[in-house]
Amino acid sequence: MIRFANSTACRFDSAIVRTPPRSAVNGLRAVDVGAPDIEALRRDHKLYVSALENAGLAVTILPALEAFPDSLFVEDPALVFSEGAIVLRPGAPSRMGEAAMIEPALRLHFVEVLNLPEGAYADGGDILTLADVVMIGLSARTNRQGAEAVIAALARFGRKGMIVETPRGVLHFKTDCSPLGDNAVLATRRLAASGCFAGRDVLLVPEGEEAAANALRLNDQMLIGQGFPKTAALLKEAGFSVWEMPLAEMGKLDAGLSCMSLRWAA
Ligand code: CIR
Repeated sequence: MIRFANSTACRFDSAIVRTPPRSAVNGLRAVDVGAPDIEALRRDHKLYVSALENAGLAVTILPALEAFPDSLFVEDPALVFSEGAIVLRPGAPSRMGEAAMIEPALRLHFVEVLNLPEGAYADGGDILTLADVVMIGLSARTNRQGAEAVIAALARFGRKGMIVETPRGVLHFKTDCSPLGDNAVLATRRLAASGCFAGRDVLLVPEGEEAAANALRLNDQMLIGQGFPKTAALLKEAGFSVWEMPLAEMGKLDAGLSCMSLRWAA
């Protein structure tokens, strides 16, 4: 029995990913624990694509962009919904050009593609979509102007946006949470303590497994990183079929499961 059944927020049939470039060895990282092994990174990325396909998504694979080491993290330069897409503007200087590179692919899939005004910075990793609201976390990558511009764009799609805070020292809002259902999230204790999920169902990631909070619910499957046995048990108890994905190489670039795809119900 799935406690979090009937989710529209986690129902997907389409996705966009991008092949990791060889230059990913130069990707951004807050703490340098060494460069990822590119062959292992590509192998793990292929496994990730298979997981999306096995969950029922048709996956468009964009070619590698050597000029942009972090371009495999397609979640950051765009935000997608059934209603249309928003081209974002990642706040890291080396990533800003990724927005223009993903726009043509968005135009192939969506009739309505919106852009942000100059000066507005927003990373998709800071944006959490639930059924009734889209939360935008202010961070080192997302400024208030960016969050407000995203809210204005969301209104064009009939969606409501809300500005929240990303905990200090955390890269992205979604580093610490993921949607589990229409009104339910998986979250770290430190993020839940901020009160941003008041009135919602919150499943807390067990202590010591905070990095498991960036998970991915795809229809009734749950993808989590390998090496988080307590989180896996918690999710299984909640009724999910749990797939544990290798994330060690992506982790060296501060990335998790949501970062590597754009997902929507066409
Ligand atoms: C970066 O710092 O931008 C990349 N190395 C990692 C981006 C991860 N993206 C995400 O969490 N949405």
